[in-house]
Amino acid sequence: MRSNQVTPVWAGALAGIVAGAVALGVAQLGAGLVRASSFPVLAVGDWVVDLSPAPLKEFAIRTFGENDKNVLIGGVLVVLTLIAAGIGVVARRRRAYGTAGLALFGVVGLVAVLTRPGATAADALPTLAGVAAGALALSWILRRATPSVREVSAGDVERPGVMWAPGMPYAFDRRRLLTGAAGGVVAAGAAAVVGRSLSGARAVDAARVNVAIPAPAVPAPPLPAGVDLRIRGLSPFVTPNADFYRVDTALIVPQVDPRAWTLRVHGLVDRPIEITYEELLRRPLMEADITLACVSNEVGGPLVGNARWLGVRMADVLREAGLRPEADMLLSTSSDGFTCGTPVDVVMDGRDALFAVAMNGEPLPVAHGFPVRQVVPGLYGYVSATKWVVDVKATRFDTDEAYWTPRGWSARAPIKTESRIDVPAEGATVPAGRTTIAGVAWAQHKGVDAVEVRVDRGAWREARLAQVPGPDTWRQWALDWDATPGDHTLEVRATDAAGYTQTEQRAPVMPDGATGWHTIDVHVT
Ligand SMILES: Nc1nc2c(c(=O)[nH]1)N[C@H]1C(S)=C(S)[C@@H](COP(=O)(O)O)O[C@H]1N2
Ligand SMILES: [Mo]
Repeated sequence: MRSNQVTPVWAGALAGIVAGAVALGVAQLGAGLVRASSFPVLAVGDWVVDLSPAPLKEFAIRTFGENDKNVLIGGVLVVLTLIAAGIGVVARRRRAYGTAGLALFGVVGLVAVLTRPGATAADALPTLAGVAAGALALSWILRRATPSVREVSAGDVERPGVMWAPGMPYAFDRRRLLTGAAGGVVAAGAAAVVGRSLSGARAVDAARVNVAIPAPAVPAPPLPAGVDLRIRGLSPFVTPNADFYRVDTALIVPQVDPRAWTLRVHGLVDRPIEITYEELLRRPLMEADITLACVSNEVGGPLVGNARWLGVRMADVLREAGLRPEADMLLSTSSDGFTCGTPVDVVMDGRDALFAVAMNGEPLPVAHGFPVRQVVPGLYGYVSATKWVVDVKATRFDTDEAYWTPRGWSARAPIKTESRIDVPAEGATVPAGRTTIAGVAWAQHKGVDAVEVRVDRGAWREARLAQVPGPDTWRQWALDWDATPGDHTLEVRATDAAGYTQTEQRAPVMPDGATGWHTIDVHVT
């Protein structure tokens, strides 16, 4: 036991942080060998996501947008750094304290890793290896920094930075601490880099590039010529994949190898089936233009996008499995354990509800659900659009609950009729004279029949509407406006084909989608 008083607090903290880095680096390396989701930092982050209350999650999505996950991981790392520093400080007194601290750390990591959906005993290995490596690194660095007096030559003792007091068995050597710490950082970095490159991402990217999606048996009709008004600043009718919003609970995008993928259909069916990716691609594929929307989209928000999807009709697969009449919910599960509960009647009513394999002419991007996801026109994503889907259970709303339901969101959630002003932008300065107000409106599976705009709470004026291929996409609209100098308020409302006109009534996104008119202020000069 090298109990000594001469190692300063900062040195202990540094040794602790480096040991923590070694632990994470080795765990990352282990995760590269076992599988990406067994990296304990991610598992702890996933835990935080699952346990944090819905308003906090919404706050995170609103504040950090698509960076919410990086901010969360950053937060976890900051906390880990502080704990690691503390462990190093107590380890100066007694190495056993340091080992105990790291072990405690490891237990938290292990619980997080092993309670993830689909976890196996092998998933414990990266955490165990990381903790062991961290403990070794901590004791090595501290021992190195406090050589016994016998090891310290007279010359060393006189060197600046070597501090020891007569009568103490060990001296503190700053240079040896710093070189030890540097060695630890290099080892941690190397392990992390190798671990990351081993993680399946590359393999799945390669598999995705090699997928050949067959031609559709039922192609979508060509888009009408007037589908896109081509106004600068207006959302294009087709959202490019790279610009398509992304919302999910996954901290790392699930890497699903299409060769290993299967879809299991079971529950209230007469003939449970399991389909491989190859078998799915051999079925008749149909193409459809469908606008997806997120329930968390604020009025005027960006969480909506339109794409051309290609996939197998869910209804065909379910009929083949012998869906029983008592089933009223399809509980779909993703490879990472997320679930959606979709009403059976919606999926079976003839609309283009798909097990989709392609998006805008390419295999699904990995972040959008490769190899297979659900797309159901007319329902918010959280009750229908399961990405990386692997399992569909025919069941009942009174027996099963999907991921978001116990977290306060409605079990059933049809998309609400909405409209958004894209140009001018909120707060924009517009030159006086004739200008164009334009945007998009959506009422999936009903269709948009009219869009009206009013300026400064004046009379509603009807906008001109772009063409649409059907009722399942958003619809562009535009209106000319003779802008007069001063500050103005613009408002928009849509009427759907069922005759419903959006009201001014504001509802929050929770529990089943926001309502109200998108309202923006502009300055005309
Ligand atoms: N596996 C999985 N699928 C999921 C989710 C998720 O968290 N995990 N989120 C859903 C939600 S809330 C929405 S709005 C859509 C978003 O799909 P996108 O990311 O492709 O735009 O995916 C749905 N599918
Ligand atoms: Mo969503």
